[in-house]
Amino acid sequence: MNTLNKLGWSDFFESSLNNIDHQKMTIGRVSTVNKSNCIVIHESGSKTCELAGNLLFGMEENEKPKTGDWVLFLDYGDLGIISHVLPRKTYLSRKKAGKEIAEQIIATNIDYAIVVQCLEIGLNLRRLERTLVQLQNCNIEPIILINKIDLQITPDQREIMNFMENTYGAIPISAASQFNLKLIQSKIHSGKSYVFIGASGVGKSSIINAFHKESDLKTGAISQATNKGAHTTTSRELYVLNNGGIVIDTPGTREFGLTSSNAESSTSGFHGIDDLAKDCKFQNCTHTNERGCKVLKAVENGHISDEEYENFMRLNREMEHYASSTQDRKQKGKNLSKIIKNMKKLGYKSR
Ligand SMILES: Nc1nc2c(ncn2[C@@H]2O[C@H](COP(=O)(O)OP(=O)(O)O)[C@@H](O)[C@H]2O)c(=O)[nH]1
Ligand SMILES: [Mg+2]
Ligand SMILES: [Zn+2]
Repeated sequence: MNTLNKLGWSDFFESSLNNIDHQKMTIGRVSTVNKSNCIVIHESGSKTCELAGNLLFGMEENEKPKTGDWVLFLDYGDLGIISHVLPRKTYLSRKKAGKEIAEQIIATNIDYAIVVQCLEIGLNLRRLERTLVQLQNCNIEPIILINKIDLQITPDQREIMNFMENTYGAIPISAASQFNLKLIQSKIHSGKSYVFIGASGVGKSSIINAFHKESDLKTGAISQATNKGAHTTTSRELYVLNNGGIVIDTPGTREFGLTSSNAESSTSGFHGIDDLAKDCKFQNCTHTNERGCKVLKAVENGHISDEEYENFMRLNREMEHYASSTQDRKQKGKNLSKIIKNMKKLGYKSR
């Protein structure tokens, strides 16, 4: 495997070079995005790069280099000038807070997302399910971790943990005691990219650190970049693990996907049964016998099969049950993403 492949280079990116005259340019991957520049890892090290003027002023915010992007740059010694951002294979985004729906790109060219929750801060089934729906929409495979398993586990936590393990294959781990770290490491493959997501404090950096003991995350072996003069805030960082695999650490994304609590009922990006349910006459419709229930209507006229409906109701009850055993009582019953996910599994399509 050559260096570029170790950084995640593949045929997908190779083919995007076809119509670019790139003889004089260096190929690299963005490891860190600063305010006015970014750090790019390439075959022989890393370099502080700035965007060429035409890109700086000509590109939309989301087109500009993000952590994980492949770029071409002209090497001027101390500084590189980025002339191209190669097309992205995947990208992970979330909705920005605010009235208008704006997308914020968290990382690009990701194969897997390592979704971390922990016992201390509290397991949150709903947040997990929202994340899973979002990842599915982004075409990114999830790996779910429950960290800090070294701490005392309450019966409530045990129950929700079991559910997460059985339903979503969540893996209990401890960065502190190293429990199951080897197992996770065996799931991280050379040349593949993994982004860590989860609320601040769940232990993302600690887990990466445990994988990557030799280097301090702040100064990471990979980004010993010439960061001089870049008095800036580092947003995210990309590291290549010694035994292969590329990991991207992110700051906490507490409300991944939906950023404010009143966005809870917004299901933009999701389709189907949740949209129907939103239009039911009564807001607290149980979709069992109410007049003006759009879900029942869809069953009646065959847009939803009996089986789909049964599944929807079963999952609804399950959700209620688990919602009431978490600290999440307030938001109980509002989020249907798990139902949607399972409907998708069953092949349900919005129409
Ligand atoms: N008990 C315990 N504490 C942990 C574990 N992993 C991380 N922590 C602690 O949790 C806090 C947040 O960890 P950090 O890695 O910075 O979380 P991040 O914000 O997700 O990157 C730190 O004080 C860690 O020492 C663990 O497995 N068990
Ligand atoms: Mg961190
Ligand atoms: Zn209804």
